[in-house]
Amino acid sequence: MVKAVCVLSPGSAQGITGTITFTQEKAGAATIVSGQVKGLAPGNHGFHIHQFGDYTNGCISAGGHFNPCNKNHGGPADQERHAGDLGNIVAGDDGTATIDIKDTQIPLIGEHSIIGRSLVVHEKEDDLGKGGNEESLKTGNAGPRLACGVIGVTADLVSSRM
Ligand SMILES: [Cu+2]
Ligand SMILES: [Zn+2]
Repeated sequence: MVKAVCVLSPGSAQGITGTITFTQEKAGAATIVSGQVKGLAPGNHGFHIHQFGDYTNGCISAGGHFNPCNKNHGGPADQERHAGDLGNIVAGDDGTATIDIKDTQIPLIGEHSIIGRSLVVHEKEDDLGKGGNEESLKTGNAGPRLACGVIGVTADLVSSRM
């Protein structure tokens, strides 16, 4: 079992908080993403792994979507997608989104590991590459980066390697 965690920090908006955990049973298994994001406007918000764990200039320095296989942007169920494309999270009327995602393209182990990269929550809905314009195939038109955080190792990961 390998485990990582991300604590969100404010980006283009204040007051958004969240702690997201990532677990992977073994190499080749799906990664389970779970947690909550609070303080959101009700509705859909793009949710992606971005390339860098760099916040020198805030969430912008996280770069584009994590895309080790050089594909176009898409939705989590699509063949054509960035590895980091986790689709949308849905905030209820109370502004809280509960996350429970299982995905095979965001391993914690191996060459395409997402550890040290970042998680970004966007202001708008991700159109999953179906927006019919050029930007849709890059970012899903998900708009500003409300909050972001680095995906870091936890004690569980360290002990699994010792
Ligand atoms: Cu994003
Ligand atoms: Zn993407």
